[in-house]
Amino acid sequence: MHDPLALSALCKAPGVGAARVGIGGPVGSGKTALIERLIPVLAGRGVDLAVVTNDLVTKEDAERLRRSGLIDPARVAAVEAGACPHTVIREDPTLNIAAGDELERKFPGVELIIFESGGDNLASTFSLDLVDWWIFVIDVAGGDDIPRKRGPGVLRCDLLVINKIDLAPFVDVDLDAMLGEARTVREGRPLLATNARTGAGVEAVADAMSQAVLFR
Ligand SMILES: Nc1nc2c(ncn2[C@@H]2O[C@H](COP(=O)(O)OP(=O)(O)OP(=O)(O)O)[C@@H](O)[C@H]2O)c(=O)[nH]1
Ligand SMILES: [Mg+2]
Repeated sequence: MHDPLALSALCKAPGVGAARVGIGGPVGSGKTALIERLIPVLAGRGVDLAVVTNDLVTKEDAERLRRSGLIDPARVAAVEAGACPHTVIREDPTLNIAAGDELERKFPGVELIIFESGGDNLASTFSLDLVDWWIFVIDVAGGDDIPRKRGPGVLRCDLLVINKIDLAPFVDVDLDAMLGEARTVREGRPLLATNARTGAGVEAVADAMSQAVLFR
C-alpha cells in the first residue's frame, strides 16, 4: 500500500507549485464571505488563484463560489469532509492535498490555492502538510469572550480575522476591547478586523497573505 501523503510530498519538488493558504473558523463566521471578497482583490493584483472548499456532506460553498461569477467555476474544487471537518484539514488532509494537486494539474500557472475548512469549533487547526499559512476567522456576533477562551485556532493561526465588525453595536460587543484581548492572547501576533459584507479590512487581509506566501 502506498501512503498517498508521502507520494504527494515526493511528487512535489521543493519550491514548485502554488502557495496553499487555509481559512478555518467556526460555522458561519464568514469564511466564504471573506473568500468572495478576497477573490476580486487578489485577481486585481494579478494573482492566479484557485479555491478548495470543505463542507460536511454537500458541496454548498463550492457551488456558491462557482455561481458567484467571481472566478472560473472550474477553479473551485469541493471536498466533502464528512462528520469531522477538522480531520480532513489536520489529521488526514489527503483529500485536500489531492484536490489542490488536481487544480495545479489543470491550471499549471496557479500561484495560490485557498482551502476553506468546513465550519468547526475553536479547536480546529490546519496541518502544515496541507497549507503554508492559515487564517482563523471568528466573528463579533459569536461573542466578545471568544478570544479569552484561548482556543487553538485563535492562538495558533498565522492571522486571526475578527469579522462582522458591523454587528458590534447590535450584540453589545465593545470591539476595541475584543481586539485588545485578542492581541493579548496572541501575544502580538497578527490580527485584523473585517466586514466581509462591505469589504472593509479585506485589502489588509490580502496584503498579509501576499506578503506571507507570495512574497509581494
Ligand atoms: N453583518 C455581517 N454579516 C456577514 C459578514 N460576513 C459574513 N456575513 C454573513 O454571515 C453569514 C455566514 O457567512 P458565510 O460566509 O457563509 O460563513 P462561513 O464561515 O463560510 O460558514 P460555513 O462555511 O457554513 O461554516 C452569511 O449570511 C453572510 O452574509 C459581515 O462581515 N457582516
Ligand atoms: Mg463557508
